[in-house]
Amino acid sequence: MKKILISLIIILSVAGLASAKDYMVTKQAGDYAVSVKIDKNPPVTGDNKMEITIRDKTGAEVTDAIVAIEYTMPAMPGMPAINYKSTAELKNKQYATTLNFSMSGAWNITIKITRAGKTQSVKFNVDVS
Ligand SMILES: [Cu+2]
Repeated sequence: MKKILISLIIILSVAGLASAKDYMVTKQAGDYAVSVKIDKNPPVTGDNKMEITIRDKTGAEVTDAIVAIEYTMPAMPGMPAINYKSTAELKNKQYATTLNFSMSGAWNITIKITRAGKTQSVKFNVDVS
């Protein structure tokens, strides 16, 4: 009984650590629940790995979508607006990509999900350190 309790505590603390180091956000895009994970929290200047899980209204993972990411920083003194694009690739029922932020500050991220000729999107902001 004691061993089970100790294992449970270890599992819970490991799970806690895993979620603490990742940036996570879940948003609704039409009928889809879109969960986004970035491997750094806060995201950093340079490479950040992003994984996107898309579920339909039955909770099933959607694996036949085209997933495009746009990440932008509005113009600021001495810097024209930055617009980057990336396409995510399906790996283990998740769409994976790498975002390369060229400077710190606020970035706008748009994820466009195209399936059966219809596009839905989610938007969120990250504060890159
Ligand atoms: Cu800037």
